[in-house]
Amino acid sequence: MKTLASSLLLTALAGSAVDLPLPTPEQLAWQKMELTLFCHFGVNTFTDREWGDGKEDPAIFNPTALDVRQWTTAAKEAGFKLLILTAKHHDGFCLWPSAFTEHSVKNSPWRAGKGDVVREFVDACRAADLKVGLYLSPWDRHEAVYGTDAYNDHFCKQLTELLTNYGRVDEVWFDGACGEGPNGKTQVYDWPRYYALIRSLQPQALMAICGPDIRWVGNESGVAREGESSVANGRWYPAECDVSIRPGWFYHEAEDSQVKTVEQLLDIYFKSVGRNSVLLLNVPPDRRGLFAAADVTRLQEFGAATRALFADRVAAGDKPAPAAADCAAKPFNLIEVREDIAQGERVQAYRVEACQAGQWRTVARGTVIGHRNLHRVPETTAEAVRLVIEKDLGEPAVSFAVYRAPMTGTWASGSPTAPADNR
Ligand code: FUL
Repeated sequence: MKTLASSLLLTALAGSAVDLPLPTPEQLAWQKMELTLFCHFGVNTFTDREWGDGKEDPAIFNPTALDVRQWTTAAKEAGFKLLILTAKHHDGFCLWPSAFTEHSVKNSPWRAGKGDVVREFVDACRAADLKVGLYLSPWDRHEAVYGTDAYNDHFCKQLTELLTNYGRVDEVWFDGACGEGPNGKTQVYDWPRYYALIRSLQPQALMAICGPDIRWVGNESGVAREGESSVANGRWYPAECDVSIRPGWFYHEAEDSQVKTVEQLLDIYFKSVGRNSVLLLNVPPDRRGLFAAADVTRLQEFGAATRALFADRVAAGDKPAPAAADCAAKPFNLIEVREDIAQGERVQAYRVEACQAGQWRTVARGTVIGHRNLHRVPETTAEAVRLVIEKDLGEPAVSFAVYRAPMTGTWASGSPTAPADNR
């Protein structure tokens, strides 16, 4: 707990906090969204594959009832704020009628070759007040010039189409795959050129994964580390946790019975959003062009369950110890700590204490708080709770709350239900 002397020292140190890495306004807004949704859709949906080889007949792309409003309604009701569509996956098939390839929706029977999934996607997102993200695979197993300098021109032309014809885009998602193209060559991607183009066309768009603004958490299980920091290599580089609601990224009927349970999704939520990271949950549309019934149900359950976690607040405070918050005469089992990250990640170590029969004891501890950390704890009844900052890089703006959350089952304690890796 801070004494007066250490408070004075911290006030002095707070001057140095101005040198801490800070989020850009776009990174800050992105972290506050917490929940984002991925939609893997394309020729793989119709070939039942995860990676297409670029030799698909565009005629196979023919969703029978595509309605992106069904996706956005399900996403929004579950609390998701941004959707990312695979405009082009590794097979090179474009979900928009690109002028630079024949491998696209323009050569499919869907909407008589006049369709544009990207257009329908951005329109539906905007109508639902959801932000828009686009995945464009640099690896292209169809494009003949892949593996030569001309491919970098080609890729920039496709990026330009996507970033000039569809209004505001908030996230551009690049994975790192760099395999062989149709002629057996691999490509040297001109990342600096791609980045400069994106910055010039859509300065607010965040570039994720193989990009400078959003960091891949390092696994595809949706799990961040305890104490996950948004500062990496001395700069603001927050973590995104991607994971699929199903074993695969694309829809496969055979996986209809393997949609993650709400318990698994909640465990992922605690290990991503609850560890200062953004969750990117993949829900793949099916061959109709709709989210499958099981996935819609699961999203509804997930939305209801996450709302219920925070419905019964037992105590809250916005000053670190010695200030404390009085508890309502109820036990709690969930602790939430927050920091105003607009001022950087100042907290480096903290603990939460509960006062029971006049004695303070530690019920949770951590290192970085960041935007938000959640701790699942055994049911605890206390007279008061307080947040003790043990180490900081400047006076932090923090808040905390404890809840009585409806948590049952093994996942409630945060241990054994780590979802299997999707690889
Ligand atoms: C990976 C890709 O190879 C997968 O197919 C999927 O798109 C995943 C999100 O990124 O790198």
